[in-house]
Amino acid sequence: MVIKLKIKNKLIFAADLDNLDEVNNILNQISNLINTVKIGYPLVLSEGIECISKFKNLGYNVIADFKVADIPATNKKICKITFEKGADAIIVHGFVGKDSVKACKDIAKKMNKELFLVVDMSHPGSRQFLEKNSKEIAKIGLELGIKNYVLPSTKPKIGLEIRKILGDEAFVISPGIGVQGGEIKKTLKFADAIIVGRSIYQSKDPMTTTKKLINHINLAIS
Ligand code: FNU
Repeated sequence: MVIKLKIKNKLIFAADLDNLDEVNNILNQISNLINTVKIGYPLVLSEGIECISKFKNLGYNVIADFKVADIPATNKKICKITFEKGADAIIVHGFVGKDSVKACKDIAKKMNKELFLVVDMSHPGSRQFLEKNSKEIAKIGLELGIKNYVLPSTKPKIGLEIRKILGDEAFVISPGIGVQGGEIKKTLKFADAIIVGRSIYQSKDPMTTTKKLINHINLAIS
């Protein structure tokens, strides 16, 4: 597994709130349990791209879930700016095709940053288009030498199939645990770390919930 990010407890917190104070309030409660935060449009569009450096200054790894899906020239700019703003990694869509993904891969390599390729997604609508092409997308990733992937925890069978294509060297992170119905044990058979948002930030007691998630993770891998 070649990944520069060391993800504590195999757990990534998806900070999908639209208010930075609320995110910081949750992080204060779970800061000794996780070290990697995934941010996306809800937070960045509300509070600005500077969220990235704020989390970096607090010592977190930051994964920017921007699901980059444009023409190569624009993809390159999006990735470059996101990395310049301090993100350690960016999440990129594969369905746009090899040239668009390559543009992201090239700039990530140049800037010594990480890229995660979305091969399939966790929501029901993903069956309509994406799932039908997920194996082809995985192959694009392999051809480009991409090491990091996003696979859905809601589809453990497909997760295992695609992991076979990607091989043991790949590093896979997986969203969809909890609210979307994914299960930790099944997910960690094909994934190296899980992404959890609502189950933590909508919990009445985020610290206890996170501790329970970590217990489940440890049980699943033991
Ligand atoms: P939670 N996410 C997802 N499914 O859920 N990046 C995907 O296939 C995918 C994602 C993100 O359900 C989603 O945007 F590629 O509240 C959210 O940030 O635990 C997180 O993973 C899941 O959030």
